[in-house]
Amino acid sequence: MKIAVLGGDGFCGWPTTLHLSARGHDVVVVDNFSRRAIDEELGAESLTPIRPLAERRAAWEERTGRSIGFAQLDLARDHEGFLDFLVTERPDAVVHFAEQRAAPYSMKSSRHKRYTVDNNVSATHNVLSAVVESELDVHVVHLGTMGVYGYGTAGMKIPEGYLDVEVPGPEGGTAQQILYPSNPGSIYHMTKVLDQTLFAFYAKNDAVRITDLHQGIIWGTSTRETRLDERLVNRFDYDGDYGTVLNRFLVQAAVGHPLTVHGTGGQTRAFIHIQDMVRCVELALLHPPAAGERVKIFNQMTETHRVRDLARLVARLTGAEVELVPNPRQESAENELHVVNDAFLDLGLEPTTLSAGLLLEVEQTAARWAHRADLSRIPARSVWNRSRRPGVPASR
Ligand code: USQ
Repeated sequence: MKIAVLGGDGFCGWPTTLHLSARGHDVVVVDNFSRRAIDEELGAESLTPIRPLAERRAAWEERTGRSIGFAQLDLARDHEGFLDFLVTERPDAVVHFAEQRAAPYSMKSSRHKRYTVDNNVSATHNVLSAVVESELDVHVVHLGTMGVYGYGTAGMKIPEGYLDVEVPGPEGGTAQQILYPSNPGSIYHMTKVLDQTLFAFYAKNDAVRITDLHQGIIWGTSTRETRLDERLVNRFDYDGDYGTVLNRFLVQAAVGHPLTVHGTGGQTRAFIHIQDMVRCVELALLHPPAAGERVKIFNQMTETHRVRDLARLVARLTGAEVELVPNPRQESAENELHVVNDAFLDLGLEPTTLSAGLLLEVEQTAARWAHRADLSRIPARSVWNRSRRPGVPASR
């Protein structure tokens, strides 16, 4: 297959690019390097020393003999450029990772909220409208989030995108399936909810074939391919904006910082290892919906855990201390989470479990690069609303 990976220089995009190339697909990266620019804005850096994309691509070619194409494009601003790209490259599929993906970053200020909405929604819409304009039958695979559902599930298992409902009517009720009601917890998560509506419209109106992957929190940083050569190393974020919870705990443990559990740590979230993520993306590419079918939605997660249980697990493995810090976010202090993930398991996904992979990740990445960590970047400083700013009473 010929596949364009939009956002192919990022945390999920880069390992996916390598995996798809290793599996024999012809891959072209599209990126505007916004993630590297945001590092500069925040004064933060990946724990791992990531190389410029040109060096990454050259190293891959040197190692495997396989080349990866590249086009520098800002998808949110350059619809024409992307249309030209599609018509020239004629990909069978695009994998769309090209969005601002950090919830804390999206909540930092009015400017960050507007950037996240403008960037994410415009990029998604430009991709869809360019696909239609190109008159090519391109399968659009999008990286969505479990966060579109919210995390309170009233005891039920969250289905893969669609909820069975009974609609009352004069002649008795009718059974229908609707998109699971959305309940985003940040501006970032809200953009993925807006994306869902764009997808539903383009699947219905233009018969665009679309798959939306509702992904949980990634843990781990390396895959079989990124481990092939140090120049292929993937990014590892641990700062208060982009670091995801378990990866943050691993780095905190490696540098002797107490594990920063927000609130009581009773938040239950869905998780998936990065190696399983790249496998899932290929499985989704190999099993597209038919033209005219509704958007195909997968829950891309393998386990659920409470934040405090993860902290205890990391503490047990490493001897780190656990600290309960005031929660900068507005979220339920405690929640249950049950999720259906049969679709990928049925397609052959064999999950990497936390119990099997965690120690390896601690040793191979967090401890190895701990000397590069900047401890001043660890605290989470982005607050969800004014009442959560330090020194402001919560009742305000
Ligand atoms: N948390 C802590 N301590 C920390 C960092 C986070 O207790 O030091 C807590 C948060 O308060 C939250 C939970 O851990 O309750 C998860 O936070 P996170 O930063 O790991 O994950 P989140 O903000 O939800 O976002 C991440 C990715 C996003 C993806 C999402 C999947 O950045 O791109 O869409 O995970 S999901 O969470 O399933 O929506």
